[in-house]
Amino acid sequence: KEQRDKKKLLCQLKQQEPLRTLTGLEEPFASLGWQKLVPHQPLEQTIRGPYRTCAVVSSAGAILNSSLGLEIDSHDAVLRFNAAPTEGYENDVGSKTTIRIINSQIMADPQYMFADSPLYKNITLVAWDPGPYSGNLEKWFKSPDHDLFTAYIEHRMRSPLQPFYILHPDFLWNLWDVLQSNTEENVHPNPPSSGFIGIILMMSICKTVDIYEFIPSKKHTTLCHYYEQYHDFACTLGAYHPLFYEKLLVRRMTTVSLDELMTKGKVTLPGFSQITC
Ligand code: NCC
Repeated sequence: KEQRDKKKLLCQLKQQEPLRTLTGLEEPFASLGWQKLVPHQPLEQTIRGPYRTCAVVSSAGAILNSSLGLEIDSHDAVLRFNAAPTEGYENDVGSKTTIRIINSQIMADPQYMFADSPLYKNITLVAWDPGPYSGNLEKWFKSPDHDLFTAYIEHRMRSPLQPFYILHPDFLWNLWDVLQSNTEENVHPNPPSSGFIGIILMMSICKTVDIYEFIPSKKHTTLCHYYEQYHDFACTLGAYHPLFYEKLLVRRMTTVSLDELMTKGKVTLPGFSQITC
């Protein structure tokens, strides 16, 4: 029964959630000339993939002192989030970054120095901002949660060769729909976390996806991030994001070795290309 549930979930995700980024053909972006602004090639083609093995590295404090760095770096592609650094933490989180998912706060809030920080250079960038559930892009363009559009335009002009995409809000809300349709309780109507978005993104471009410290290991801690001294239990279980439900869903879909889950917070998901429905 467990196997059937797993297959059903994986198939639902594979069939309902094709990875979707802005193409610049949608209004109001088309009239603003965005077709020339966004990268010519879709994300799936830009990367040299499909990658065989991929790692998703959550930013959780529990990954500190894990010594997972070498294991993480041995993957063909590594996904990291927001402002999570590798420098100074190589032994625990590795040093390779292939893709970074950033929320719109990173682009809008000057404290992250988005334009200048080396964190955001020489990698593929994928940004998101929720947008309204209705899918009204005009409304979204006028009032995003945080203004990612200005920084995106500037960045594309300055570094036109860097692959840099904005996720289509429909992609995020469809993911939310999958969460809700597989959860008995009412999931609060906020977008999924960067972590969940990243896992689905990697399933779209990798054969297998190893995920670290998204499902907490026995080292789980109130330390929010491995890179800063800030304690909040909500970072692991969620407040704004439906993180708790995301984790339950991911746990239901994964194959785990209990030992690896307990010690490394590691679970593995197949890429969509490996699932026959
Ligand atoms: O914290 P954040 O996420 O950057 O973490 C990236 C992803 O790692 C997983 N995570 C993180 C910490 C933890 N203890 N357990 C975890 O499982 C989650 O899947 C998380 O998504 C985000 O999702 O974009 C988020 O971003 C931060 C913040 O904006 C950025 O770090 C930039 O500073 C949000 N925090 C606040 O807004 C205060 C957070 O809610 C979600």
